[in-house]
Amino acid sequence: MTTRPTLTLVHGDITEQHCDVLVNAANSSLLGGGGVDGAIHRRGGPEILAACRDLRASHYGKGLPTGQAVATTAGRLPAQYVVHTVGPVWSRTEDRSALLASCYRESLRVASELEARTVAFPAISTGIYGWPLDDGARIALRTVREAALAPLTEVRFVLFDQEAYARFHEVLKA
Ligand code: AR6
Repeated sequence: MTTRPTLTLVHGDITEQHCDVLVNAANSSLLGGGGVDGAIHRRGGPEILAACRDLRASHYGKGLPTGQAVATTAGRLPAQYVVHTVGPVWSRTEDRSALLASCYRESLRVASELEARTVAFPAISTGIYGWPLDDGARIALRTVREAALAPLTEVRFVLFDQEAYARFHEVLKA
């Protein structure tokens, strides 16, 4: 029998979560930025950036494509790995939701390759990349429900502000 992991919602800061994998909403350069990416690099320390630079040199000279995911050390964060994924920038004229779903699916695939049991996600693309929260929450929860399999036992969404937490909560209830 396949056991589905528990989905949990937390209002808080992802850099404080004790989990096997913390997912970072990165950009394709993998060299850091603002938002959750900035917080992860600040709190995790220079080891994460060094690992990202190595990945750039070895595999992603042109950058990590949107919708893909790759793992590094978690440095000083209370996790074993950070999985960096690149969300799509919101567009009014083009439906990029398959790329956003791919971020969640690919991050979970990388996490299960690492034999992670617990994974924490931020609400990818809903900050600087402008994705509307309701739609971002629906895509996140639906994709994780469909994609998350053993050995994962818990997938946690860590929502930084009250509004994001409330939106995810509404979508999860529905
Ligand atoms: N913990 C959890 N969630 C957070 C945290 C945190 N510490 N800080 C922000 N958020 P964003 P994006 C929430 O902008 O939209 C970066 O510069 C935030 O409130 O971090 O995917 C990258 O380098 C929002 O709900 O990521 C890229 O250039 C969510 O995390 C670009 O931003 C995502 O917001 C990626 O933009």
